[in-house]
Amino acid sequence: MSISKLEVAKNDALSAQEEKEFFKENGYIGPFSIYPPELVDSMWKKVRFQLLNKKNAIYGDNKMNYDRHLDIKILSEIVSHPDIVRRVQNLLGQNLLCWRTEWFPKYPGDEATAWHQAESFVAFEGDSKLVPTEPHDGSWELTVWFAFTEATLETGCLKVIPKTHRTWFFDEKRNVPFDPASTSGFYGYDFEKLKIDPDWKPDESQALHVPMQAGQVLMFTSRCLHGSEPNISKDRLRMGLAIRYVPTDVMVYPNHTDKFTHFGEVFPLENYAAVLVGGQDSFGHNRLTMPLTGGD
Ligand SMILES: O=C(O)CCC(=O)C(=O)O
Ligand SMILES: [Fe+2]
Repeated sequence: MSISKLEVAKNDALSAQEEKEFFKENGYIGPFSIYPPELVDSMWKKVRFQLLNKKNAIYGDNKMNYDRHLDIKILSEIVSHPDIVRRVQNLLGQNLLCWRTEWFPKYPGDEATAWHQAESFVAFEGDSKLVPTEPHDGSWELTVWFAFTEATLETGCLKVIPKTHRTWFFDEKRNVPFDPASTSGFYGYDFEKLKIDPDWKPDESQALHVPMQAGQVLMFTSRCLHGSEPNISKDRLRMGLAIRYVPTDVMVYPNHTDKFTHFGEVFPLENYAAVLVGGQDSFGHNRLTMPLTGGD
């Protein structure tokens, strides 16, 4: 497998305006370095133990570990890191919420994450988790995928197909039952079942594989076709934290007042709040909280 020749807009090579144009055109941008790899190694050593302690986790003993930025200080610092927030504000506007964090581990032998697209995060079950209330010229959600470990071609780094964010190849609003016994697709969910044209195949020749060092981020709209290859290494874990952002006009979980389900797990929402990481909220659609301070 070789890295496509397509240009990757990296680090500080571009002005804010150029970053905006690149993202609008391609549907992704990065990778950008946020922390030095050695620092992230020590952060990860701490976080992986903190993840085991679910005493203050808002979804209790839920195996998915979603939204642990709401109780783990290091994760809260990452989602509100000024170098991330500044870049996301440039793309989505000043008034910004972090509405979710999700883990994407890939252990040696783990399979590929199939190509997929999303925007409202119906995610196979139930209703849209996100509903914008204002018109937007372009993207109104994006993911900052933070590499907690190095992600290489061998360990299953992210891949995207640039410029695919303007066309829907998948119907993300289709409901498909969770099948824990399924060995294809995405941990019991099969993206094949969301294909608009069952015979469509992505143009792999346009795929851009994005190796990253620990502490780097790739930013993309989930509408841009994305996925990752299997981890074919013998002994290296690839660990990503997907940090999801929306502008404040977006209603988060508008139809899930008390809970949502995913991967067969229940996520009670009574302690949920979106984090206001930048600007202000004049809409009042969502329960909000601020980044954690003090302690660790
Ligand atoms: O980490 C991966 O393999 C996939 C990540 C992904 O699909 C996402 O962050 O939305
Ligand atoms: Fe995804």
